[in-house]
Amino acid sequence: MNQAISSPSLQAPKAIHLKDYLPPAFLVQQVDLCFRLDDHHTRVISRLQLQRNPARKEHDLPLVLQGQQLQLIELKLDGRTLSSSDYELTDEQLTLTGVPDSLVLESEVEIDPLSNTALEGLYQSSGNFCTQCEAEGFRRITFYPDRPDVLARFTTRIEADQSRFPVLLSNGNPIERGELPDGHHFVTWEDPFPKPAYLFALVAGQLHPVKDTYTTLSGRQVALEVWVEKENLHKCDHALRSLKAAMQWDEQTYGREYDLDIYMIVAVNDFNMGAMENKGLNIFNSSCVLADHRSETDMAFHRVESVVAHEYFHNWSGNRVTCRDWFQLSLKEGFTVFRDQQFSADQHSPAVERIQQVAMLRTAQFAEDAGPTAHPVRPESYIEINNFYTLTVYEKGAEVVRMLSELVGRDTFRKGSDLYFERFDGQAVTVEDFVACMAEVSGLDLSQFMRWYSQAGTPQLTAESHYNPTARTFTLTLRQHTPATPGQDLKEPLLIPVKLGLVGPSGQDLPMEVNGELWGQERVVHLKEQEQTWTFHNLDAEPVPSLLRGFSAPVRLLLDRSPEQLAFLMTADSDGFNRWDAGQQLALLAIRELINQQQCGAAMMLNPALIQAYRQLLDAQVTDPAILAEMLQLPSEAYIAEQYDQVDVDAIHLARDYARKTLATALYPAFLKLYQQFAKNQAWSAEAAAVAGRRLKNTCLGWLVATESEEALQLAQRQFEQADNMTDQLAALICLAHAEDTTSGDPALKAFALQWAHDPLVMDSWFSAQVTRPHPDALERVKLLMAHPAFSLKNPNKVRALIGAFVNQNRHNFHRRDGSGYALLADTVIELNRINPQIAARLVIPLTRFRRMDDYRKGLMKNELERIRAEKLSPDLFEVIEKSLAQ
Ligand code: B3K
Ligand code: ZN
Repeated sequence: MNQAISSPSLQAPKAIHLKDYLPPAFLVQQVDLCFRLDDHHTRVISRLQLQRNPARKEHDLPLVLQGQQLQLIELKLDGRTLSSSDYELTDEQLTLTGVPDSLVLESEVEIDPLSNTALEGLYQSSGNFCTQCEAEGFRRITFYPDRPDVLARFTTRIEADQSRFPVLLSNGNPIERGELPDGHHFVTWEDPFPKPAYLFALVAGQLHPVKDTYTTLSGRQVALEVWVEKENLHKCDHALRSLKAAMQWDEQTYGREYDLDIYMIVAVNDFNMGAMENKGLNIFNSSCVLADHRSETDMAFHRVESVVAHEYFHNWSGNRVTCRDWFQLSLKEGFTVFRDQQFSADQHSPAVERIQQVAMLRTAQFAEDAGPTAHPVRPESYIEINNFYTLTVYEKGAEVVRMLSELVGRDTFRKGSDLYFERFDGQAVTVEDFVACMAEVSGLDLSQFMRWYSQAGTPQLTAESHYNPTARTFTLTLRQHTPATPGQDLKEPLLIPVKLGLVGPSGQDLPMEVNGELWGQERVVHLKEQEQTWTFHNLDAEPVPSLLRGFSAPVRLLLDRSPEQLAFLMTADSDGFNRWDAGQQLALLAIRELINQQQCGAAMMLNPALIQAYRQLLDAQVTDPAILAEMLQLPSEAYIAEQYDQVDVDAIHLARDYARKTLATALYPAFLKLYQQFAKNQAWSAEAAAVAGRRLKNTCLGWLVATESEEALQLAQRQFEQADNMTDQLAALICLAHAEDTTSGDPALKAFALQWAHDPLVMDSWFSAQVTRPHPDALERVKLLMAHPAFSLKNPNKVRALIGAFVNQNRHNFHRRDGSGYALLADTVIELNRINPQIAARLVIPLTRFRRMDDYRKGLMKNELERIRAEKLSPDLFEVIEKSLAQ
C-alpha cells in the first residue's frame, strides 16, 4: 500500500470484528431523558439505571459508555457528583472503574444540533429538530452503552420554546404535558417496550398532522399520524393508505399485529437514507412519504408505499426482535426487504415486481460484489458500520431469505417466522437464531446454506445440456463457481435452489421424469456440489431448458443460447420473469455483437433477430401492458458493463445507442400506434391499469423520440404541456431534455423550473433530468447547476439528484477521457467529507471501481483517489478509500 502522502496509518481508525463479540458488561433497566432544546446549546440530562450483566462473569469490569461530540457538564453516580479524577473521558467514550453491581448514573451534556451537518444524532432540518440514531448516532446525544444488545425502557421529556416548536414528539405514548416559564412548554413520552438506543427518536417543530385510525385484528384502535410541513398536507393520503394496507397485510401474512396505541411518521427534508423505523415514531425522508399525482410520479408512489411498508414491518423484524450486534444487520434488513417485496408483489403484479428487483440486483448489487468493497451478507469486520447499509446486506440479504422460503416452502416458512418471533420477542439475536427456526420447522439441514451469509461474491452458474434422440433422454449439468473477492480467496460450494422447467418444441412445459420419479412441469433442484447432473427420460424431442425461473437464486447464469432459442423462450416460457429475461439476454447478445464490431473497426449491424423479436412483441395483442413495458426496456449500460471484465464505456454507450435508434427507426409505426392507443385522453387515476398504461405509453414515447423525428418531439412537447400528472410531465421533459436538438428541451426545462420552483422534491427531478443527458455538455451542466440557488451540498437529496445521478446514470460522461468527471467527483467528495461523511463515502463508490477500466482511465481514477486520501478523512471515507486502493 502506498502511504506516501498523508501517512494514513497514523489516523487509521480500528476495525471491529465479529469474532470478538462479547456480551455487554452492564445492562440498562430504565432510561429517563430530558432535552432542553436550543439551536446551538441543547442540554441533555440523562438518568440511567444500570446493572452488571450476569452473562459476563469477569470480576469488576469497568462501565464503558460511548459518547461523541458531547460536552460533559455534570456526572453523578448514585447521587454523588463525580470529579474528573473519578472517570476517564476520551473523544469516544467515558469509562468508570470500580462501580457497584447496580447503580444510577446521571449525566448532563451539551450538544450543538444546528452545527450537525452529518445528520446523525440530534440535528435540524428546515428549522425543526429531528434525530437519526441507527446505527451509532445515540452516542452523539448522550453517554450510553450504544449497542443493539442493550435494551431498556425509555421516558423522554422534551422542553422547548412553544412558538418555535409547538409539536414535541418521541417514542411511545405521551403521558404528561405542560407550560414552563419564558414561553416554553414540555411533553413527556413513555415507551413501554424495551428497545436498543438506535430506535430512539425525537422530533420538535412546526409540523402538522394528517390523522387516521386503524383497528387491529384483535380489535384495538391505533391512531395513525403523518406529520409534515404545512405546504405538504395534501401529499399524505397515499402514505396513510399504504400504512393501513401494510398493517393489514402483516396481520394476514405473518400474523403480526401492531403493539402501541399510536404510530407516527414524520417527513423531513434532510435525511441520509430513505427512512428510519424508530419505535412508534418513524422519521422519513420526505421523498419517501409525500405523494401527489400532480407533483410525484408513479414510481415515487411505489417507493412511498414500499418504504412505508418496510419501516412498518420492522416493528417486528427489527424492533420486537432486534440484532445482537451490527454484523447481524441483514437479520433485520434482509428479512424486512423480503417482507416488503412480498407485500409489493401481493399489491401489484408479482412478475413486474420481480423483474424490477432483479434488474436492480443484477446491476448494482452484482457490481458491489465484484468491486473493492465486496463483503458477505454478514460482514466479518468493519471500520464504520454506516458503510455496510449496502445492496449486499439489504437486497442480497433479501434474496437469501427468499431462497430459504423456496427451500422450506411458503407455509413452513410462516411456521418458522412464527417460531422466530415468539421465541425471540424482546431479544437481540443472530442470523443463526433465524435460520435455526427454519431448520427446526422444516427438518432440513441448513448448515451448508449458512455459507450464503459468510461468502462474498456472486456465484456463477453454468449449464450444459445434451439430448440423446435414441435414448430419448436429456441430460443437464449444472456447475457453480464463486470468484475470489478481496480477502476471501477460497470459496466453497453453496446450496443453490434452481427452479427449472423443460419447454417442448410446441411451447408447452414438458412433464419431467428423473430416475423413474415424476417431477411435474416445474421443480426446484438443489445444487449442492460444484457440479451435478440430472437425466430426464422419455422426451420425444429436444427441449429448451428454462433455468432459474423467477430468479430463484442470486447468481450469474452463464449460458450459451442462440438468438432463436432466446426468441422462442421470450414468447413460450411459462415463467413471466424468464420470458422477460430471455428478451434481455437476446438484446444483450445483439448489443455485444455491436460492441465487438466497433472494437474491431467494423460497421455496426444490428442482429435482425432482435428487430424481429421486438416486432413480434409490438404486433401482438396487448394483454398485459405492465409486462410489455418491461419487455420493451433495453438492458441498461450498467448491466451491459457488468458482462465484461474490461469495460469499454464508450463502445457500450455507442452500441446501445445504435441498437436503440435502429430499433426505433425500424419499428417507428408500431411504437406510434401503441403510444396513441395508450395516450388517449384519460384523466389521471391511481388504478394499476392506468399506472401500467402510463408506463407503456412513456416507454413508447422514449423510443419514438430516439429517432429525433420532428413528429416525435412534437408529441413529447404536447404531452409536456398537457399532462395532468408528474409521470407524464416528467417523462416528456426527459425526452425533450435528452434530445440532441435543444430547441425544445431548454425552454421546457425553463418552464418546468418556473412551475415547480416551490417544490424541492420536484426540483430534484429537474436536476436529474439535466445531468443524465447523454450529450457531452452534461458535465458542464452539473457544474452550472451546483451553483443553482435550489442546490445545496448539505441536503442529501440534492447531492443524490445532481452528482449521484450524473456519476451513476451518465456513465460515459462521468468516464470522460479528459478525467474531468473523476475530478469533479473527487472535489465534491472532499468537500462532503467535512459536511456529511456518510454521503461522501457513498458518493465516491463509482470512483473506486477502476479495476475494470482501461489502463489510462484506471490511472486517472487512482490519482483522484490518492488526492482524496491526502485529506484528513472521516472513518467512513477512510475505510472505502483504503479498500479500493489496496486492490
Ligand atoms: N434502518 C434504517 C437505515 C439506517 C441507516 C443508518 N446509516 C432504514 C431501514 O432500513 O429501514
Ligand atoms: Zn430496513
